[in-house]
Amino acid sequence: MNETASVAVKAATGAVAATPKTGSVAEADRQTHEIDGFQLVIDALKLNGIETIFGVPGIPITDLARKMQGAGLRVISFRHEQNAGYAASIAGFMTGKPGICLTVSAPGFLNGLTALANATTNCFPMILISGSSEREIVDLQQGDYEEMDQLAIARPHAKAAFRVLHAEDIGVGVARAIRAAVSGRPGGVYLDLPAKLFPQSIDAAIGKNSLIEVVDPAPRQIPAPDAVQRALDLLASAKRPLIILGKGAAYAQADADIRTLVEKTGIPYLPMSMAKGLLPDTHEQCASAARSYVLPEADVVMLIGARLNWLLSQGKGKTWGGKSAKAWGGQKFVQIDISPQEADSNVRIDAPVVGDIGSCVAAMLGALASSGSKPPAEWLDAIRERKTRNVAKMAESLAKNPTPMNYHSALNVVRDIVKANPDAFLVNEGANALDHTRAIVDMYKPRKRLDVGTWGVMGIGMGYSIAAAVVGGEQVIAVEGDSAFGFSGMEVETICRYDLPVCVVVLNNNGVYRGDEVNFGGGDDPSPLVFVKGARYEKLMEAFGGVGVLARTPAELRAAMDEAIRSRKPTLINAVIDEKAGTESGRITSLNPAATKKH
Ligand code: OXT
Ligand code: ADP
Ligand code: MG
Repeated sequence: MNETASVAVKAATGAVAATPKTGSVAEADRQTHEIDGFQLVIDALKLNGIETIFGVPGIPITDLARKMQGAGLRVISFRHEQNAGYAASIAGFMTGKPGICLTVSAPGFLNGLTALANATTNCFPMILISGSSEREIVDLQQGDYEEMDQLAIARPHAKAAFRVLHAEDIGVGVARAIRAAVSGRPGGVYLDLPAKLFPQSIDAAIGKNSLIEVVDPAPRQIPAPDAVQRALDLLASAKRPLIILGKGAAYAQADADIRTLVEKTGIPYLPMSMAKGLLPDTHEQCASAARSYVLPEADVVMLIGARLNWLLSQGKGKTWGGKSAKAWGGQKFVQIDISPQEADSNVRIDAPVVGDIGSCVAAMLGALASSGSKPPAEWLDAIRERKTRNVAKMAESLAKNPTPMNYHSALNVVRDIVKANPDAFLVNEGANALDHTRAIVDMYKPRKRLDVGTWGVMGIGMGYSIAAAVVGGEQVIAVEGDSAFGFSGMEVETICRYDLPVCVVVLNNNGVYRGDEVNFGGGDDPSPLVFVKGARYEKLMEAFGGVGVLARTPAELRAAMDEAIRSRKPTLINAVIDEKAGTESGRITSLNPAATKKH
């Protein structure tokens, strides 16, 4: 920006009185004593420990992205903002620090907004920072470049939304965004930075002083002792207790205490999808393989960081042993959650424990009688019996070797590879590709399984994989339905550009759920559910210098995955699956209003 423009900005904002000096020496002097909006944004983020920015450059944030990189922030530039947003959100989940997504105005902002809404829904801390157009023009709807009232549009989809108009407010804006994202129930925050903010210059000392290093951004929330005691009393009265661990428990990073609580009480537990691995899935108290037995049979259920939403049939109905679709099954519930409003959202919560999971679990451990009794043996034996039966059934399916491969024979390979590489992240999306992977592939460590979450959203695959590789620094294995992969597939270029150790396995059954659907009307167009048959997804990775492999047998898949992990090269394995192997919507067929075709 030239000096005239800079003075005009200062005059417009009233930020600083015009400097009387003239000439090049005076100008240089002025510049060393002033700081602009670009720098203040960067300094504010760095001051708060932000290290990585996920985004897509363009007007008006191109220079911001350049300068961020110049200032030592890691800027990961994507092909589409939605994927950058998903990356930011999962980085937030993995680290407990808000993940940052940077976008341009209107269309870029809207592309990022889906990810912001998804972050809020999943309770992931994320900040979407978007450049925006000139307020005066937007507010009078005079047709600015990419005009949109972004703040108003973001608000309903975010936990909080802020706009900064003056350079001296950047520190406050960033601090508020960080606090809002990570304190209490985490969520997505929108931060609107109009184009005019970036070149605003203010006195450097004033600017530096205006920055805020957020102290204790996610303060512990200690549960009330009587609430803890009420929960322990209820658990002690149970004949068939069950613990359900949700992704809130994984997020809380209280892994050791959670494990101690589970083991000390001896209560069987069910991990929700993204809580798999919080304790190893092979743990003897894990009841995953007896899910449909333990839910209706349990008499007291303790939810730790899990909501009674659709994934748990709202805590009622036949899943829980209720006599009809909406009937209460008779269970009593303990719910540990940071949000006081969560309790009673679906069924009565008899013992809510409000606080952060780390503090709540520690308080429970502190109050547990040291010689606490274990659940009755009949309960544990009955679960063990179901588990043994289901595991044997699963082993039988896994042992088969059909041609073409089915989900089981392909995922049997992934299961072995994950077992041998427990530090690897497993990203997973699709329908059958999701549900079978969840059941077949055991997880061994916390926060390693990253999937479609609360919304069952397709498109998280490559964004999550990139974030896991960049922030987590470990090998990533992404198991993708062919439809699911298509939502973010272009990001394989990003994976190659940054040379990330991501091995994408596309379970390719030629379509959404199945590849053998036909046009109901008998016309020439293909069914809305199918894709080009025999598509060569692996060539997409080859196009950008990565490794592409076509795998038609478990042996080929195993060799390709082993090599991907050994070499850490970007790899895409096109694993050909029987196009008749899937079912409509995977395990959630019943949610289809009119499932017209049963397989
Ligand atoms: O107890 P029982 O006997 O019931 O058995 C259970 C366990 O006990 C047992 N089990 C085990 N046995 C032995 N050993 C072990 N270790 C073991 N572990 C478990 O296995 C069974 C099942 O266990 P599970 O999974 O725990 O239990 P269950 O009953 O399934 O749990 C219920 C749920 C609800 C918790 C669970 O099903 C769940 O988490 N579901 C999530 C479902 C989900 O989110 N699906 C994604 C959305 S589907 C649909 O919406 C799709 N779309 C539309 C679309 C979306 N989503 N987004 C956007 C932006 N646009 C459009 C699309 C387009 S999916 C989709 C693409 C699909 O095509 P793809 O090509 O990508 O994928 P394919 O289907 O592969 O073709
Ligand atoms: P899942 O899908 O795995 O069942 P949900 O996303 O439904 O998990 O639930 C996560 C819950 O965890 C939310 O209700 C959220 O308020 C809660 N939560 C998130 N972080 C914490 C934390 N640090 N302490 C306590 N509760 C938390
Ligand atoms: Mg498919």
